[in-house]
Amino acid sequence: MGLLFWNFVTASRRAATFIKFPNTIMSRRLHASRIEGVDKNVWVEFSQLVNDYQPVNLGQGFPDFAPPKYMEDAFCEALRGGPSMHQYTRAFGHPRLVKSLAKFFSGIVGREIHPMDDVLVTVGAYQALFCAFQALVEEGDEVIVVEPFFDCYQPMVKMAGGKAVYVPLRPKANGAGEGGALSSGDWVLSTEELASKFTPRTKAVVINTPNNPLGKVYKREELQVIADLCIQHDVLCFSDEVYEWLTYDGTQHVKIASLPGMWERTITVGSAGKTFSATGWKVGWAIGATDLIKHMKTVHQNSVYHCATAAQEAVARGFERELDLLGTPESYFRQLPDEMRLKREKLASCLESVGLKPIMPQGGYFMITDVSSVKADLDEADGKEEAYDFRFVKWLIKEKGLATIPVSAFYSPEHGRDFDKYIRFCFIKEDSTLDAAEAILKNWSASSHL
Ligand code: IK2
Repeated sequence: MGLLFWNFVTASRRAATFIKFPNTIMSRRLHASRIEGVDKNVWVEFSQLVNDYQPVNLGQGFPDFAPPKYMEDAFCEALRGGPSMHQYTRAFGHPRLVKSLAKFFSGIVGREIHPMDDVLVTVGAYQALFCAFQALVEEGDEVIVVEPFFDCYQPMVKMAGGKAVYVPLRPKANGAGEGGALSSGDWVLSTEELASKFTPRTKAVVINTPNNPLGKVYKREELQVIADLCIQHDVLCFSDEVYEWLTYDGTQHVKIASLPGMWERTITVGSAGKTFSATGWKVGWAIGATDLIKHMKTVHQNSVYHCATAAQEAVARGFERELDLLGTPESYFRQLPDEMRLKREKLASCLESVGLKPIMPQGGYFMITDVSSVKADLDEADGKEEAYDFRFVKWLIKEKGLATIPVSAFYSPEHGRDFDKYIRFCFIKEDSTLDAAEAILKNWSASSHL
């Protein structure tokens, strides 16, 4: 009897709910306006396609091999390091990690970095960037973003209430390098164009060196131009340097924070995921002056609060080891770029062998190429209103079994159409993966459709 009564009550409640709210749980709009227009995400979209079609994956930027053995061991040892390794650690960064980051980067920036005040450990570089925009960009502020840019800067500026103002890197007219190949170093900022973007509302400039997707590594003189403008207009600089150890052909990575007058106004963002080939660990950091970092800590403590302890311990051990080995052949920061240089060359010659003209990256682990000459029957592809490169990459995944990333994803809507004939290949992959991609391209080329 009791059960019958209860069933009756539940059924009546369900019916009442249905009558009151036939289509929706609430009658008011659910989302906050700050997230309007930022719901599309290239990584979410293309990772889903990769899951669905299982292509050879030269798309998203992560290695398909393990991190160095000493890092795997460091993580395992951290996990077995006792109860404290499984509990909360210091909110703004595990003490051993902030100390090792401060020690390591003090030598590079050329000043003493305070571990507790000048370093914030975050959930990957993503969260460091998010904290920077949220903490330091005010409603109505303008943020100058150099194009092409890592795609999250634009939604992050918007969610902070700011307005992104874009300035593109452009290929130099006489940019043909040796053998006709273009180099990412041939893509430059116009000083006049950059200077024209500064207004009294400008709060920050965002740069990324080595750049994703282009692979450009800014020269000291190029950084000096940016630094001079930041100082002249009293503007901050967010410098995303997640690929700082990956430079080729003797190209030097320079930290803009190390230029005179820039430490006080620069947030430098780094990533253990990129540094130690362990993107899934999601350990990142922001380094900057105490007065800037303290505001980022406010965002961090009220959102994420704290990052995984054992992963931070392992990254700390990694930096301690690298500090001891810096500049020696045993250093991973030397071994990884040596290995990637060979993969860069392998991919470049594969693309050239099928008639494509890759832009040689000076740094990072991506390579872009113009595909406007490639014959692709995109009529079958979905969504003709989409940018050409998005349609091309979807077609490539579905019809040829090869995943890459459309380059217009790294541009503002205003400028994306000017660059939508480029696609990006990721080369931090096993040689067997690169060979599989080569086989696809060569087969296609042999059937004379490429
Ligand atoms: N900044 C840049 C420039 C990045 O490239 C990334 C990670 N990108 O990987 C995706 C891709 O381009 O294929 C980040 C920040 C974020 O780094 P993390 O993974 O440490 O959050």
